Amino acid sequence: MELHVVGGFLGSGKTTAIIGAAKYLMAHGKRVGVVTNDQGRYLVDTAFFRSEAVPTVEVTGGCFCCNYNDLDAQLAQLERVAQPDVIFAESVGSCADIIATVVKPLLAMRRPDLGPPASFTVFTDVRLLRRRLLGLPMPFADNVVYVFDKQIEEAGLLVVNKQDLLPAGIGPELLDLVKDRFPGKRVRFQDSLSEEGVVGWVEALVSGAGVAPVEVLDIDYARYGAGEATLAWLDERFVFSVPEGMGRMAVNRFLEALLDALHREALAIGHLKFLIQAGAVEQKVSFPTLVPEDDWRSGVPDLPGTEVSLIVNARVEAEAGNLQILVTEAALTAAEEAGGTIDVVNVAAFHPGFPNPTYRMR
Ligand SMILES: Nc1nc2c(ncn2[C@@H]2O[C@H](COP(=O)(O)OP(=O)(O)OP(=O)(O)O)[C@@H](O)[C@H]2O)c(=O)[nH]1
Ligand SMILES: [Mg+2]
Repeated sequence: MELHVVGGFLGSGKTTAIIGAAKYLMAHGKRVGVVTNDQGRYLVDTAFFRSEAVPTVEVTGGCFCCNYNDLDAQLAQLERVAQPDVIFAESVGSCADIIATVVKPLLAMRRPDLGPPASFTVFTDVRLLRRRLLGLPMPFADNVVYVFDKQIEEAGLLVVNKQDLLPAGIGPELLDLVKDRFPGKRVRFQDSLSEEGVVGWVEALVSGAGVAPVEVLDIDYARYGAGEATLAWLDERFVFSVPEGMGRMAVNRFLEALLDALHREALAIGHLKFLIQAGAVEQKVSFPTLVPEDDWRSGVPDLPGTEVSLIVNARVEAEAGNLQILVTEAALTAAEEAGGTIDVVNVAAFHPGFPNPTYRMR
């Protein structure tokens, strides 16, 4: 059984690439399983993988490293239910030190079921990486940028993702910058929305290009912990009850009001993810750090019926209580404007605790 651990900053494209890779491998007769992971209880990514018919288990309530025994139990469960040939494990987008706390313990304690070779890919958004390498201001607090840097440093294979969003002609210059900054690192530029990009990644993994490094990251846990905590987590599930035909309008107004509020208060977005469901329609809508202008509207489909349920996962540089207020206010505004109501099923907002790995192996 092959294990591919996938890390990298919030919204860098991990889930997108894993879905593409899983579909490709499944179409070629492989059994694939996924383990998702995040700070809260109700994960958009898990729902999304399952809606794409990829067997998925999850580690909730904290990162893999601090919940290693749960990760181990979930892997065993995945083996029982799906007997996967290939497993992708996607770590929390603010998590680092994964070689020492996840990959090494897994290889040491779960042989002979798992690899080697096990791979460790780190994804990064090409636009954020470019800013960082050029020394331009980053949209996050220093300790968050520290985590961003440390994730990249740790990569077995660095995927510089969303290359389709890079202005034409800049790629070669950026590749030189990456090579200068990270000598010897295996790097690939990728568009994970294209089949070519994803297949290239799978081929790189099969060829061993992503093999997990043996060297453990040198990381200052005080700064890492501060970076993690700076990004508040919120997960919320609620249902809009609206007059027939008003579902899409309610969702659009909710997203618009929330984006406006975050912008007004100058709160940096790590990643905002929404799973929208009405009748048989299910759609993920996503706002990473560098939010597209207005084209997100086309991602919200027509929503049949009078009930629309949403799962919201938000990671924002904000005070957690304030983030919860902003999300709730946006939902109330949208419900009112659509002539409906909302029913909040679950909400949790908090600052992740200090990372305290179950194991740390050198
Ligand atoms: N243009 C472009 N967009 C991409 C690419 N890969 C991912 N995206 C978009 O980036 C957003 C975030 O993608 P995800 O795959 O959810 O990112 P993630 O790293 O799993 O995010 P977290 O799990 O929250 O850390 C989505 O809107 C994707 O459609 C790419 O190669 N090009
Ligand atoms: Mg994801």
